[in-house]
Amino acid sequence: MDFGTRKIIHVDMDCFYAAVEVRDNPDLRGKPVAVGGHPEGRGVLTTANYEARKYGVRSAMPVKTALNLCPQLILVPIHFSKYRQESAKVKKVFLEFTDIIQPLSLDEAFLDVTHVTDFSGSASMMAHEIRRRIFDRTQLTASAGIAPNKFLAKVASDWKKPNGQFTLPPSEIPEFIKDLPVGKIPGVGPKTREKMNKHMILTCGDLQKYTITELSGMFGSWGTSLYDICRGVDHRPVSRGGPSKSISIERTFQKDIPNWNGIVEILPSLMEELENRLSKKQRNIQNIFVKIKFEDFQTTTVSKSELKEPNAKNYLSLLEEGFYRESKPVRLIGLGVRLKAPKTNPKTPQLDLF
Ligand code: TTP
Ligand code: MG
Repeated sequence: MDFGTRKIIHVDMDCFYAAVEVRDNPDLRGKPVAVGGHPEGRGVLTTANYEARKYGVRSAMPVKTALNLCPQLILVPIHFSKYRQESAKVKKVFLEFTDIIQPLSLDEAFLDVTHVTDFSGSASMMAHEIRRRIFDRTQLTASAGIAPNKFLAKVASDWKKPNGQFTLPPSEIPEFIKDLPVGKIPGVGPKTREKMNKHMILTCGDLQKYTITELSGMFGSWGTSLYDICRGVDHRPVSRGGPSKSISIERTFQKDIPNWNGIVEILPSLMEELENRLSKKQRNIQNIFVKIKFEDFQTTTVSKSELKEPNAKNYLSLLEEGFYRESKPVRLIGLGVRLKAPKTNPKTPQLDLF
């Protein structure tokens, strides 16, 4: 199997938001801490530190559930601007090694260090030094995965968390990938995993028993990528463009909104929140979208390619479509805009010297 000769590092900060909060308030050290949500009300956690995770507290968990699992959990409000500042410091460290960086969120990124000659070209030593510099400048720990491609580097960065790193050399990939649960494959969420498990496909090794034709039969056009990825092959480049971005706000209500009129009433205050997030000259909007979560946690999203202007009329029309899909009390509403992918610089034209 040809795993290529690239050297990719995936760096992921450890319980990022929570780590920043604990760093800035030493009283919290050693105690279970989560970021986000209101102690009396609703809302979900963005993340929890490792002390809280021991109780089963997780990212995206409703506050109530978390407090049931861990009544002494300390809830800290979100401070985005602080996380953004720390993220910028981390990015600066990356830039000391390479400019082929693909951030996935504030706290994780892929780096392609194939052509970096520092540390005799050892990506493991580079990762070690990157983590050391991050700690030096932020007092925050990061974990890293080092592998010939993005899929494996991301899996590897999880292997020795927190504050660790794991290198997967090509020779060890076949053995490593065999027992890797299919849930680790990007794009395999709970539903797909369930579908795979029904076919007794639990690991990448199980997936390897199928031909491309069989995988395409089961999973459509995705089958071909699956065939590669379950063997640890992933040719996706580290792309400097970053992910296509969206800007959105969402609110979980103290009390479910019972009907359509309630949504019409609440819209202006949601619009105000969104407008605060959007810069005045946001011209590169591809389209707008809404998200509705009903009382039973069923979630629906609506967008239309022709609706680009983030105004109340457009949001109302999307919300109306979403609401009447279920006509049930609403727990959460999100409003957002999807931005166009930034244009990549066209290659500098070759000068014709003669
Ligand atoms: P993650 O890297 O998924 O989690 P983490 O850094 O908190 O913990 P780990 O040590 O396992 O990497 O996410 C990074 C940050 O993104 C996290 O600190 C908070 C935020 N986040 C949310 O706001 N909502 C979410 O559902 C998740 C998963 C993360
Ligand atoms: Mg993280």
